[in-house]
Amino acid sequence: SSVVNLGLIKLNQVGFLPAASKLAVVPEVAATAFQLLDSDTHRVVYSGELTSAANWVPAQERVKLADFSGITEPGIYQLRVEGVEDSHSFPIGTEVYRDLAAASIKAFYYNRAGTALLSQHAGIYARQAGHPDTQVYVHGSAASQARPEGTVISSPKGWYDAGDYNKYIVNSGISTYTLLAAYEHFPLLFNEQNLNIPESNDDMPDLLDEILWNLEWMLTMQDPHDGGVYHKLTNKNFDGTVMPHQATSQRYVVQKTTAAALDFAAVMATASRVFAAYEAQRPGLAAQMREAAESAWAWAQTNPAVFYVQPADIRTGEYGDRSLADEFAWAAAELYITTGDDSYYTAMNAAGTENTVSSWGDVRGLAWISLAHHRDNLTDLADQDLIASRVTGLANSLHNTWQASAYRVSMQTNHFVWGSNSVALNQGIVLVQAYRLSGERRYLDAAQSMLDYVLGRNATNIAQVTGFGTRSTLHPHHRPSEADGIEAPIPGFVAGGPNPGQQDRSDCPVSYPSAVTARSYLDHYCSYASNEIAINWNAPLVYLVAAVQALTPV
Ligand code: G3I
Ligand code: 9MR
Repeated sequence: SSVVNLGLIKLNQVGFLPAASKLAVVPEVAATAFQLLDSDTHRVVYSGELTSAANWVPAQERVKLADFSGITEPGIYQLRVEGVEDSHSFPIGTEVYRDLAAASIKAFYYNRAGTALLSQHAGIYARQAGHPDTQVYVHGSAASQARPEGTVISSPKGWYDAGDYNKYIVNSGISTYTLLAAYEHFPLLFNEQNLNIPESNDDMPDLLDEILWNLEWMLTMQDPHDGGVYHKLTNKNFDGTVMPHQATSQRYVVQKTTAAALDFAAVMATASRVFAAYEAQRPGLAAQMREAAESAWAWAQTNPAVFYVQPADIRTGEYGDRSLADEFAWAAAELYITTGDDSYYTAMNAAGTENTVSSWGDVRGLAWISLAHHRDNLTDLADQDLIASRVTGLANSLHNTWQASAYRVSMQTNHFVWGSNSVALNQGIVLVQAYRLSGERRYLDAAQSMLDYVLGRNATNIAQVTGFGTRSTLHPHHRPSEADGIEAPIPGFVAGGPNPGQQDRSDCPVSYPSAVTARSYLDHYCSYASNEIAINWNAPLVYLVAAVQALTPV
């Protein structure tokens, strides 16, 4: 008899809000129907038709879909299809994302540099302080007359970038912006949230306190003598697998680059308008940020093409990028929104700026997100039709892919790069913008699918956020999670995700379970190319979870 690979039912293991779209992927079986069971009593509460089988190209897998969106009654359920194992149990309820929403932000706290994590905040993940970064050398490549090579500067705080312990301005840019955007778009959610961080009892939302931890570091990365911004603060080599306090190599600020100046300018302009509401708590901060943004922008005008070139003695992450039209457009857009100065709108070159799904190296989409959000408060110069068409144009193309996809996701084969889960999440963010503009439900449903994807409706059948779901990422490439001697990884971190590039192959003692694009994921500490964590991957998780909570009708 022929062998049939029955596979497994895949769905968002964390669950669904009552009024959300609810889909599961079912392997190709003969059955044409599915049942929804109450997971305690195993009573059938709903039966529905499966779609006919179709192939999802990135997974080379033929699947059917079960749509049980009609079930809105809170409870714990399982999906049953004849010929396959019953699905994971999953909840439907109004609070299903409450813990995830908090943990995805708390992850940034766990990645704080320069401070001890106390057990009252960090529980079993308490640890000593590492990387004070109060005695950082100016690397030769960053030297200037005012700060010659070897000058010592202080550049404390900030978040570690990822599973490594270095701090990079370019990647901090999109990460910090995405968190600020979550706050700008959905403030009510965050005003109520208690993350149990050291600042929880002050009179600012915890999310903003957490963001400030990184903004304060970013401000120190600007050279006050000229407005230029160092590209990164780093060791010469990646640290071993040790806790932060055991990683004591000398730290350096390396190069000033145009990309760093522009990403810095964009974030400081954004932060300046958010923190303007907190003048009483932090007098002068908003003005300081705005001036920092403007001087970084001015530096970039006189230094428009200074690209990062990794010095021979530095071997850590590069975040190198040689096409900066998108960084110019993003910084100009944020400065325009914050200052109301038309010359920034002109500098943005809106008509020549497309919309794309954002990543650390392509930030033009962030400009469109901000312009769309602030559309009612822009000067007359802004082209309102263009803003709307840029947002819906990109969202429509993602929606079309989603609609035609056997998994009902907008991920295509070429999206599976290093950090592919962040591609999925950033696609979700684009779809959310179209929903916010149009109110058309199809965009929200597609955005929900991108969250579902990361939380289990993917070809690995692994919920890719540590600590969430019945079968989730266990061994992220995250030095503290590996070196702390605690079995469970620090919760709330999204893994990079499937990446057929497998650039870590020679550093891994085991091979990936599959070379197939959407299954090229290895849940092992060695796998920095598919299983690292990073601030620019967690930030869109924070955003999308918040968006789904704030926007799904009750
Ligand atoms: O842009 C090309 C694209 O045109 C091409 O089709 C595709 C095919 O492989 O590759 C794309 O380039 C990739 C690039 O990321 C952009 O996605 C490179 O192959 C890939 O190697 C590169 O990976 C970056 C990785 O560092 C290695 O440099 C990741 O984006 C980036 O997130 C990651 O960042 C690291 C930091 O350097 C250090 N800290 C940890 C962090 C996360 O792993
Ligand atoms: O641990 C490093 C990780 O944070 C980076 O994303 C990755 C790519 O730059 O590099 C990792 O470090 C590896 C290095 O590149 C090669 N030797 C093994 C290191 C991992 O233990």
